[in-house]
Amino acid sequence: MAEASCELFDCGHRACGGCGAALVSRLILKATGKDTIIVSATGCMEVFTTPYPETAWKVPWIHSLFENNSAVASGICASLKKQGRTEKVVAIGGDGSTFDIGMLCLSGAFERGHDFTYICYDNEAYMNTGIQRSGATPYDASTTTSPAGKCSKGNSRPKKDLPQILAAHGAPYVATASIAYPSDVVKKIEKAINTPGPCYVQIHAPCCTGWGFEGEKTLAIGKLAIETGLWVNFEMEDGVVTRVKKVVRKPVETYLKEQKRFRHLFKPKVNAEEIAKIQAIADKNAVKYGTDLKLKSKPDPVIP
Ligand SMILES: Cc1ncc(C[n+]2csc(CCOP(=O)(O)OP(=O)(O)O)c2C)c(N)n1
Ligand SMILES: [Mg+2]
Repeated sequence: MAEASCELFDCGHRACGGCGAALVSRLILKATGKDTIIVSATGCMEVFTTPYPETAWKVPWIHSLFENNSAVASGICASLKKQGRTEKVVAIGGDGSTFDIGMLCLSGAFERGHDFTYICYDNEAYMNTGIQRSGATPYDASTTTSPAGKCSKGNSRPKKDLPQILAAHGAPYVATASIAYPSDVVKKIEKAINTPGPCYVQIHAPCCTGWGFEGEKTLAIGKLAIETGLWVNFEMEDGVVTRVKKVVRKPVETYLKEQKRFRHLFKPKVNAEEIAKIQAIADKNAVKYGTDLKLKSKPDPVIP
């Protein structure tokens, strides 16, 4: 962990109480230390950390558009290289910025092989503008542009598999993490910034306001996503999955029923058919990444 980095993200920001993304900001700077240049696309994190003329970032920080976040980071990398400087460059975007609007530049920067780390804090919708669905919104989640109602069961498409897409660009290191496991987040960011080339870390960042749960439950909700298999924490090195967090899985209802965005699956009556489809997504994840922890059965007693 970088020395004396605890104070680099200041407490004077304006995030909602219990905001997962605020924890991501803090963990990023814990991992990187002060010799870092942050490039931040528009979104909640940019808005709550830098209300003009204030900033919570005690490192150089630049605001980009959604579209050119990775292009700005690429330019900074090229300039630092030319000057023989060694600061780390970290681009940060929300899921809307990363999965959708900034995808073109992100793809270009990874293809060109710039030496930077891209971090997506994934709160699974466009939160800052009022909870619109993005390519990261999970199946059946109700958002303002995929509202559950008589004719709709919420978001009709599965979450885009962006880590696999970026690994397919030849990225040397791609990882997923969750704010429910803070030291794992720090370790993965440290690994990413110290791996030459373009690296990607996608961090699950529950949003109490957009998902509909009490702010003190943020970590518990993040943990349930992993324990149900709806979020998988893994590392990929040179396109190969090298490390996976294993779990004894719980049924997906334990995660879904805690959040208003899935309330329509339980009220006015339980929609078993839709819940089974979400369970199938978790089951598929478990098989794909081999996350199921096999409980060791007690050995048979030795009979003399
Ligand atoms: C090209 C463009 N389209 C739309 C907007 C309006 N806008 C500002 S913040 C935001 C939401 C961003 O969502 P995400 O990247 O997921 O970050 P979050 O707000 O969820 O943290 C949007 C759509 C914009 N600034 N630029
Ligand atoms: Mg978002």
